[in-house]
Amino acid sequence: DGAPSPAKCSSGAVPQKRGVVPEGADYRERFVKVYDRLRDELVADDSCELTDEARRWVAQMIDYNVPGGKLNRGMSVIDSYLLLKQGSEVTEDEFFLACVLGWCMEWFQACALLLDDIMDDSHTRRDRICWYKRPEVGLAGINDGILLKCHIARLIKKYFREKPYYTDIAELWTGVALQTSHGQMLDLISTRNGAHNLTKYSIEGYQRIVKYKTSYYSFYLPVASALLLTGAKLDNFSGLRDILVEMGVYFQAQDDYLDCFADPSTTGKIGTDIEDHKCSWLIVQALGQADCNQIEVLQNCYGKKDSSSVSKVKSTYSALDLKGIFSEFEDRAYKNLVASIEAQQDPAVQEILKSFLKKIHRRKK
Ligand code: GPP
Ligand code: MG
Ligand code: MG
Ligand code: MG
Repeated sequence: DGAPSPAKCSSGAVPQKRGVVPEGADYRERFVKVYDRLRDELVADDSCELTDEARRWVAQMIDYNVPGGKLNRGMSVIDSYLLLKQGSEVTEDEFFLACVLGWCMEWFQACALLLDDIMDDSHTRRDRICWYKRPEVGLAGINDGILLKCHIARLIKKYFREKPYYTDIAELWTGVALQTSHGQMLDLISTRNGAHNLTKYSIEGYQRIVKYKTSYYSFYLPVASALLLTGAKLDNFSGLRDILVEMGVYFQAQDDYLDCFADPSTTGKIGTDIEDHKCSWLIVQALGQADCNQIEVLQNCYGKKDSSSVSKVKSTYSALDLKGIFSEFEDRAYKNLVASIEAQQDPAVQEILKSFLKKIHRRKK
């Protein structure tokens, strides 16, 4: 039934204890291998009388949207879990379950991005055209996004229903899905309000949007999932949660910066925040620094699709030295996070937070 074979050490020797995950193993490679099994199981699901054609659609849709990312969110479940288990054995079965939740993270990300690209009128994602932009997909992509979300519940039920922490996992995932959708709603509502009056954008409003649309699912969810896998209760980790949420705000500010200033061949996506009139970190900073003339340029050009308007916004950003301001913001955010991390009591928690911070600090994609 596809049961995992005993793990091999990097030397190729079978470890002394069968079924125990060895140290120094290539976890990423082992994580990647679990994908095919989960995809095949979901495609083979016989609860809905799927036709062969429907199964081909689902398989193709999953393959296009789920596996091609950086895998940071998925791997962060594994990394966090192994750090929390330091000093005690991790069996093959336990490792596999961490991989399942890691892939649930990637499924969640795929669902969020697929739908977000429709809402943001985006063109490319992960160096390819967005799924909904494919001629045979279009707005049928909305249903594909919902399907990806349903797959997560299916996987969690299949692999965790007998576990004592099943209710905690299920509630965590539905709770974070609600927070993310609320965040996305705040993003969309504020875009509409900002289009009426650009000066409505504020740093407080910005922080509220990104805390919900990005932080909870990208940073808190993988660590909280790993904690539950170890049998911990989440009530005892509110300090950890607050730091992860703060890190997510920093991460989304980077995303906003890269949307304007990075090369699409590096990020794999063409930025649309200026055209979309988004409440982005950059426009919030610009509004705080600009003089009356510059505000007028921004009011006239922000949210317009034509390239000359977009260029005028970008020139104003340059004139205001937003690159320099962002660089200072990164330094400050990094220092604050390091201080909060060092104030944490639990060494494993410190390690998890440090490894997250290291992965995102000054990222270019
Ligand atoms: C990032 O916003 C936020 C998300 C991808 C969450 C979407 C959530 C949904 C419930 C659909 P973004 O638009 O800046 O991301 P990107 O730059 O990757 O398009
Ligand atoms: Mg987007
Ligand atoms: Mg968006
Ligand atoms: Mg973005």
